[in-house]
Amino acid sequence: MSGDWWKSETAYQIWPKSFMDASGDGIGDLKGITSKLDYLHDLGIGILWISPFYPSPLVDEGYDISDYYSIDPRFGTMADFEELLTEASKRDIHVITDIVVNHCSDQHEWFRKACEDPDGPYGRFFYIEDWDGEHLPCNLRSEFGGPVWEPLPGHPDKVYLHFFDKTQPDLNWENPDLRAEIYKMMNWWLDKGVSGFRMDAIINIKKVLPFHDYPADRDDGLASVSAMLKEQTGIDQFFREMKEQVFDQHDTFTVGEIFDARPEELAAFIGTDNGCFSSMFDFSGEVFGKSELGWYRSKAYLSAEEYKSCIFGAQRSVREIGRLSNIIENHDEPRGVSRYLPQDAWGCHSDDAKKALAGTYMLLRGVPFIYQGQELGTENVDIPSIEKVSDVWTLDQYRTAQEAGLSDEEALAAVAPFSRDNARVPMRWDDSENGGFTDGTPWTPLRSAPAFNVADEEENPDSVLNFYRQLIRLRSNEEYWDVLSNGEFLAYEENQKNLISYFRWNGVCTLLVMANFQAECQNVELPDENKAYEIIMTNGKPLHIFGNTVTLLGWQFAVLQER
Ligand code: TEU
Repeated sequence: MSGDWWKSETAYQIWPKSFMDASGDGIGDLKGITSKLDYLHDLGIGILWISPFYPSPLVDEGYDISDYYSIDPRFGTMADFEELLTEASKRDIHVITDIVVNHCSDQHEWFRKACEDPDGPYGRFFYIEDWDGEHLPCNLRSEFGGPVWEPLPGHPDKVYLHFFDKTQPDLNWENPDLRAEIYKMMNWWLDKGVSGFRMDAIINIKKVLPFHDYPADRDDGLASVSAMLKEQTGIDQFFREMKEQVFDQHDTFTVGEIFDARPEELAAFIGTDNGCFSSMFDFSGEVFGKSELGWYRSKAYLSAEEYKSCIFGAQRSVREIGRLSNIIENHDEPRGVSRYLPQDAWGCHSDDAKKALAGTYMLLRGVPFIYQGQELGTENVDIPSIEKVSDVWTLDQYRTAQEAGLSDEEALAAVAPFSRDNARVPMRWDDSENGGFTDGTPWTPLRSAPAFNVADEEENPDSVLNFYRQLIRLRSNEEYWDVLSNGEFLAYEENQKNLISYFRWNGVCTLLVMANFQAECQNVELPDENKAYEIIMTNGKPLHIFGNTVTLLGWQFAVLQER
């Protein structure tokens, strides 16, 4: 039972620690989010994804959950969350929460009980294997570095599996009792009033058993988890069961964090009729140019042609199947304007360029997600030294770069463009020292440029923020919502360099979206000389059309309607 309500909505992601602090302790909180619902409503947001706020030791900033049914006191209380739900609903905002069920925290009582009695019922909630002190059950590498196996506390003859940090033991989805616990918990949140979920690292829940070694992809003799995912089969059975047990009982919107999906699996994941999830994120640009060797060997930013091939390829891959959730950034990624605008091009950080990128991805078929601060045009931050970094992933990638022979300085420069710190600094609500984020001392320095703040951009009609508002209004406009949410995607003049252009078409209305991803002008021939093209919106400067030719100025973006 999944209605259509979400198809024309625009979603917004909040990483609660850095969004808004109402209590004055320097850490963002739920009351802070509630205090900004009017801002989100004015922006036009219909779906709010809040990253984890459950009790957690915060080793992985909340993605290590120690109790699935409560709120971490740092973020507030259950009453605060209920108030947030009520206030959001008054503003027609649906709240979705983050379900992190590939693993939990080692502080969760399930894991504590598993350590007490590895052969007991909770031992079977995890992957615990015998260990001779020498040979691990397999040579997979954890996402945050080192082997995926760690000695089980109190049991030197046993190891447990963790795909992420060693404080994040993987849950054993082969165990029906574990699955029943998870479905119960998901239904509990839905009954409370959340409208769905973002499913964290969900592709990882199915392991290839029995565990075995894979060809090593680095000198450490280990192999990336993606080697296992390539062999994985049977995850669709878990997804079908989850759909029956949870999603079919409620009218939800769900989005899977799914990397490494194979084309033949997409229907089971997001198929319009029988897929488990409403959508999955398009990570094609995120993974582009990433090296198995680590961030230090990965491409920091994409050319316009590379970006175009990613998003167009992704659109085509789901065309007859279902929908994507489109993003340019999130709490794990660098800022979109620092990755998807060609950083060697003149003017790539101009407002025009940022707006062109925003318009290009927001009008693709699917549900657009905006990550906090993205709507201000916020860029990657300066990371002055590795001592200032607390993110487990960045620290591991820094070590990896050093081990490959890079100097400290080179290693920092190599990991900075990918560091999760870029997106995790506090939001700037005004131009004051602490950005209006807190009355206390922020848990981490703001670091982003003060120019990107809500108060100033609200006042400036030409700001990036006001352009995002315009785009969201266009998506919900009576005349265009159907073509923009349901219409087909069709590439236009795909081979024209640094032009990203496509149609959205629903049989009634045809829109032509075009963006010039370079500082120089370029001409584009209109598709049909017998038709008139009405300008629906641009990113600022007037658009020049002479006869059948549009002259796009540098970084110009436009939407035309075929009449
Ligand atoms: O991220 C998962 C994640 O990044 C990997 O699953 C993915 O395989 C890899 O990036 C591919 O390049 C989620 C959360 O978003 C992140 O913040 C957490 O740290 C992580 O899960 C662990 O819960």
